[in-house]
Amino acid sequence: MIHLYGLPGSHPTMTVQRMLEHKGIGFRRIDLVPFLARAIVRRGMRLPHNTVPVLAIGRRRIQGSREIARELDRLHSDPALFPADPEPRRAVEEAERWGEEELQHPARQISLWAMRANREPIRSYMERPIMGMPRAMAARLASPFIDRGVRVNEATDAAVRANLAALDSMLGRVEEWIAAGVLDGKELGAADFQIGASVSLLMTFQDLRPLIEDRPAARLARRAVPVYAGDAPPVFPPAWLEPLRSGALAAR
Ligand SMILES: N[C@@H](CCC(=O)N[C@@H](CS)C(=O)NCC(=O)O)C(=O)O
Repeated sequence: MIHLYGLPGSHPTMTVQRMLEHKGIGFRRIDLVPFLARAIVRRGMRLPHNTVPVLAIGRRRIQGSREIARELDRLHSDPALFPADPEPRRAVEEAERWGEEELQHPARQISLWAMRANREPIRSYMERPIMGMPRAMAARLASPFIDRGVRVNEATDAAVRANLAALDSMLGRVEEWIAAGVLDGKELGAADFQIGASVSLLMTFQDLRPLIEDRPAARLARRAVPVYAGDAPPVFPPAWLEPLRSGALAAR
């Protein structure tokens, strides 16, 4: 049996979940308690980083959404997550790298900031019990974990405002890849799931959703991740959304 260890609401965990589903590989997802997850992954599983997703295949543990994508292609080559030809493969790998290194963290900071500003919707992001703890109880205990997540990930006002200001051009970059056929092609691949999970997470926020949902990047996200649990009422200062709003208007 394959186990996917993640955290509630975690977009790289969703990337791996969707890649497993896409390949039709049976698995069980286990969501850990944030913070405790670090010790479990680092000390318990003796992995080099303190992050999820982690895939456990028998006694083997693979950590990191990009490493796992490659392992899944080794395990189950069809449908492939990467093109076979070197040139298109390089393009998909570059989009995937960008998705992991440059889009994933801003999406994390934006989400954690929003969770701290309004803790009410946290339960909607919890799809399953968390290490055996019922969701309602986990949601009641979530506050210190959110505070810690904000601190550790430096989800400051300045960082989140800058991320929101950059979002229009980041989505524009995704859309250039879509137009070039690197993303959103006939078969979805590793870069689609990597980027789609971040865009889908962003669309769980009611003040971001209407500014994103008509864009080609949103179509890709809905295709890669048709259901992303979570729904959070408006929380961002309107001025922070202006650059994204102007981008959405310009695109009409
Ligand atoms: N970029 C890596 C790392 C992912 C990452 O940072 N995951 C977060 C959750 S979204 C995490 O495990 N954080 C540890 C914590 O919050 O304690 C990947 O794609 O696998």
